[in-house]
Amino acid sequence: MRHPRDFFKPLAVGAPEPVREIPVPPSRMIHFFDPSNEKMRAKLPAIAAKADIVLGNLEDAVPVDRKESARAGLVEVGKTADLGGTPLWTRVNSLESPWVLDDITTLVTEIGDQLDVIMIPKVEGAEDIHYVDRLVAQLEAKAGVTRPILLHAILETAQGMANVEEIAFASPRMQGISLGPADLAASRRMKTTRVGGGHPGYVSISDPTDAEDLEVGRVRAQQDPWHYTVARMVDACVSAGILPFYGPFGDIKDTVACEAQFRAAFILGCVGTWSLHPVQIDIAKKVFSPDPAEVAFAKKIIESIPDGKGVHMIDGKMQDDASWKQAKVLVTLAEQLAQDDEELKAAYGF
Ligand code: 1VU
Ligand code: MG
Repeated sequence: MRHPRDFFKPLAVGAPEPVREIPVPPSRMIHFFDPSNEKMRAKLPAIAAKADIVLGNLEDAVPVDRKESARAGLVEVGKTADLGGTPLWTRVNSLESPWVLDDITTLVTEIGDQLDVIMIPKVEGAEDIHYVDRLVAQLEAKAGVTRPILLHAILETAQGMANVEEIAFASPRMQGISLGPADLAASRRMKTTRVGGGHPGYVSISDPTDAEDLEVGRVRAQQDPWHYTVARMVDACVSAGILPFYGPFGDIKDTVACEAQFRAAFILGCVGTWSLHPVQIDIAKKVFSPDPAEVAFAKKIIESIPDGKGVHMIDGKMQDDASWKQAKVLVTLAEQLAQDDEELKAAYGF
């Protein structure tokens, strides 16, 4: 482990200084596209106009025979596409794959100044981040990249989960962590074929109303199998000053369940999610922009308690120093999102 005084030193001579604070632009959805798909590349400027972040995916879902064309397609996007200021990220292949070295080398040296964040799949511990950290610094120095490229880990193995805190703290490049529910389910030997979301078998059940017939009057309610994972990931990220994200929701047609899963993650502290299909961009935007009614009440709390101290009754509810801080979280997020969105500005009454 590096000495704390060296934590913010560049890892290669000539690499840019690491950032002290992780930037927090609107990050409600990281929209995945396949850069080997010419049609998707052509539509990217239109997608970027709607999405907070666009990500060229090189890993899972890209077939082996298109790995090279996906990488080349992403370089083309970085060099030529007008994304109107929407951040461009990538997800490179995993560290044990034969493609990742060329992914990182090509992307940093060819489009390093266009790339905000590199997402690293299947991160298992701090050593994975340390490897990429040094490599990216060497390549940044070689290519003359002027601002540091940040790293984002996907939490998708039981080992990564057990080491989530050390992953979050591994480098000043760490921008955030996403949940990878499909790989994580496989790694944990969870018995599900779903990509995120609930499962009808994961329920709690009310007591029977009839002692003789155990089936009578029993209510079953599905539970969220990702609750523990998301909550732990949020704590790890927040304690390291980085950003937690939910991940993929694979049932593209079930927009209702997608919205529910995104909302559960939003309430627990995630700043955003992935969108795999254009329809999920709108769902994420709706869910990860706070509800105007909740923002209105939060504003009322802040206006009624200007110094944020003491105990107060507002609309029959006790408010104090702590609930004032909760209100601040919502109003600060609403103010930030309203800056670039006239519709939200009007909805929040700013
Ligand atoms: O109307 P058009 O034909 O011009 O366009 C289609 C389609 O090309 C387009 N579209 C997209 N455009 C941009 N970004 C996308 N992610 C995207 N997805 C689709 O929208 C139009 C309508 O499409 P569709 O409803 O007919 O959907 P398709 O059957 O074409 O595509 C569905 C999938 C799921 C295959 C597609 O959305 C996709 O490839 N999404 C990304 C998948 C991905 O990145 N997976 C990896 C991350 S998840 C993970 O690793 C863990 C499981
Ligand atoms: Mg995965």
